[in-house]
Amino acid sequence: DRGALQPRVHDVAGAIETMETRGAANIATATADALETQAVESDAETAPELLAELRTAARFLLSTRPTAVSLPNACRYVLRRATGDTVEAVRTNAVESAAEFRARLETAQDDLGRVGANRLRDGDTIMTHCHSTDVLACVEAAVEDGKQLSAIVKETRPRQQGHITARELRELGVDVTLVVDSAARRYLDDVDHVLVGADAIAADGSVVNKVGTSGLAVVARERGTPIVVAAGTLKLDPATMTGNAVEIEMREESEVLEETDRETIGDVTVENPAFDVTPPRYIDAIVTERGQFPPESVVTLMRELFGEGPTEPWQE
Ligand code: RUB
Repeated sequence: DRGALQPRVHDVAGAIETMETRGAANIATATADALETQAVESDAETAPELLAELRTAARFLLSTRPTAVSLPNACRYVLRRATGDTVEAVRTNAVESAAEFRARLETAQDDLGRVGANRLRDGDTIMTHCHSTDVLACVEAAVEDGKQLSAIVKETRPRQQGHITARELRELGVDVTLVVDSAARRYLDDVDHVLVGADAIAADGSVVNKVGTSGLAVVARERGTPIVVAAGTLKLDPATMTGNAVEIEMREESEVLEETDRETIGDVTVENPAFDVTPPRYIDAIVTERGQFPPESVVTLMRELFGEGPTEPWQE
């Protein structure tokens, strides 16, 4: 029953669905905000009623986009702590846990940024795909250390998140060259590090990120260019520890083909996967706020962080 959900929960869910709010970290922050608003503005008269509303809000937010694990991880964080015997107690715990979640995310980005920055040397060129705030945190920390960087920025069809990356890197004083996705291999000879983010990291060290990441990783490996994934522990997917696969979002054909092109081309199938999976053997390092890990060893970190057991707090 979504009747008791606050308008802000609908707004946040809508913004995630339309990708006005996008990127794993931003999606997580918006989710924590929405759950907090539900707790603060609810008319629930009993604690069980408010807890049920929070679970409904979480399930609704989870139905927006399936891939970024930061969304369920934000729900896990807030809902596991938003407990209590009275409405007031649940409300206070929800507000505090949402604030704590946001603060931890911000600290994590600062910390992983410094780890990532250590890999970058003055004068280096990076190649980026899509737009990742974790990647930007690494570049920002390197720039703060006085390093001069250049970037080859992949446009990232079909949504062109590369444009956001290009602008933000420029704002940091990085020398930016924008290229179409298919030009990536041609420019890899000039690149010192491929630096990408993650929407989810599986227990075997596979990295799920914007579609095109895996192809980029394969050609970078062939060239001997290191592939570094900047991803806070918020991107680790606890469900993969028990054999669950990460769902890859399939998006609308309208992102790929204009209506008029569709009419000219005729009866063909258009597939538009938003993400792909890069196997661990193509990744040199995963940079987190807990330090840098070879992909094969993230499972150790996951066991330490997700000891809470398999039940999901949004289930009734
Ligand atoms: C965004 C994307 C980003 C990750 C990491 O995809 O693939 O690389 O989400 O971002 P979309 P961040 O644009 O489809 O949401 O480091 O900011 O969490």
